[in-house]
Amino acid sequence: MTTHATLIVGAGFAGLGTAIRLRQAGIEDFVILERAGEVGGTWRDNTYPGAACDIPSLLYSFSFAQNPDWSRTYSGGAEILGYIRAMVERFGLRDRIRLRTEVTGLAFDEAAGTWTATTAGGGEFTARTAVMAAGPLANASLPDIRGRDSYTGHMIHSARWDHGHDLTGKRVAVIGTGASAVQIVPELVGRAASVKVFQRTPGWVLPRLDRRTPAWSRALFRRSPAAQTAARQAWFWGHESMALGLVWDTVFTTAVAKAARLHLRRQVRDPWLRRQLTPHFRPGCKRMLMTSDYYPALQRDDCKLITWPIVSLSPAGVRTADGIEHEVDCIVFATGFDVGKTGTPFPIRGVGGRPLAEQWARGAQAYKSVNVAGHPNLFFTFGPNSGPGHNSALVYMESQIDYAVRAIRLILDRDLLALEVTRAAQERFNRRIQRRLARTTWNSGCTSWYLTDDGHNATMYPGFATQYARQLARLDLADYRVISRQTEEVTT
Ligand code: N01
Repeated sequence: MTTHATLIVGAGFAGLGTAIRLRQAGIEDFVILERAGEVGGTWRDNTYPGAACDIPSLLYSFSFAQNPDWSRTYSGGAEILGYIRAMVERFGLRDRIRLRTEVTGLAFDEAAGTWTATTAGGGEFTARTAVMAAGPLANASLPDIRGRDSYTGHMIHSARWDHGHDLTGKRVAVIGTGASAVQIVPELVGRAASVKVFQRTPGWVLPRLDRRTPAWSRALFRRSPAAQTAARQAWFWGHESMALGLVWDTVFTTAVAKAARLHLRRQVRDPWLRRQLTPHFRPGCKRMLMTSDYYPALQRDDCKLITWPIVSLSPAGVRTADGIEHEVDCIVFATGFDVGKTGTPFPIRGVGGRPLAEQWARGAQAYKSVNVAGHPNLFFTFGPNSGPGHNSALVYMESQIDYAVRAIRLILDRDLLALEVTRAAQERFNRRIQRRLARTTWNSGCTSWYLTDDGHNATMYPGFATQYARQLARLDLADYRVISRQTEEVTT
């Protein structure tokens, strides 16, 4: 069997970005394993009406694969998916991607210094290094509401939209009011006969000032990539400054709350509805919602906000705690994702065959979010504590990718058997991360997908994107066991 230089799990932004950077570093022998029939990750899966990015496209794209032709400030999902597909062609990646190849296990062979991925079809792929790019938001979460199986109408999850089911003229319930729901609701209102939005927790909303990109700026960016880089930098620093209000509780947090309350007052006249929509947690604790058309949609005659807790689903619809049965033809679950905070998407066995899930049972942790002790030559994108709350995920992703590529280059150039972060370095790193997290807004009392049930934060990075990038700018070999293939001696 061929032993590749690298195997990459997932053909979304992170997997494809890794492939591009490997290529640019002169590493050609890699394979990308993708469980679906097409590339695109979360942007292939999330095709719900209104799907768009709430980070400006100039910043929500790779700096090494700029697109001068974004049609809007905040492009829609279809355009982002188009950008991802275009990258596959532009960088000639198609023949490296194995579609419909679902990885079911990943195991390290200590003697050979290789990772082997087993797949659902019974295949095996072996490589000297592996990159996990399966994505944190890959698996839709359908909440276990009592009576769910008894409902006889149609059910759709936001991340698996059923385009074959026309909602025109139907009575629709939307469960959830997170980032996906606030994009879906304005699209459904006016098309469906009625929309009932079931809210458990109101979120903080800021306006999203979306504009069509003027022709002159496209022409400028096409002619001058440097001008586009400058515009990207301007967006970056604008978002970076938001950390001051969203990551920590500061005077800027109060300013964000004021701006969001002003937005609510401007858009919602009814004081009772305003009260229902006012959050009781600090801005930033849950993800900020960026939308200018959600509140107006909620106030249309054919839309109603329901704040009574859901008790169960019935054959006809949704039962709430006030005893009302809301009869609907379709229930849209905008209820988010099963985000792995305590396990792995499939069994990963490192040194000694020990499952990573065991190490992560009480909360995932890694070194700089990228490497895990006992798992040499394996690199995570969007690993533990790598999430941004204020800036573009792709900025963080680029740092992770470049770190992994630098380490892979080293493994290949020095013919290493293993490059493994030490447990001591990982624990030191995590003690500091958890100390810093304790002072952030995410750990200030709200519930969110960032936290485990017992409040452990295994997802977010407690700092600026600049700090995150700086810690990944350097591969500090003092924190690793470096085992050479020839001598099998440990050199640190
Ligand atoms: O999911 P969520 P999402 N009964 O988990 C509610 C990214 N994203 O798909 O807040 C009733 O945020 C739940 O209520 P509560 C982004 O990273 C990005 O909206 O837990 N309600 C909440 O309201 C985002 O953070 C973009 O009380 C139930 C909602 O469902 C992530 O995806 C766009 C319930 C889930 O909100 C997830 O966003 C969209 C129950 N049993 C998404 N269970 C961009 O623009 C859950 N809820 C880049």
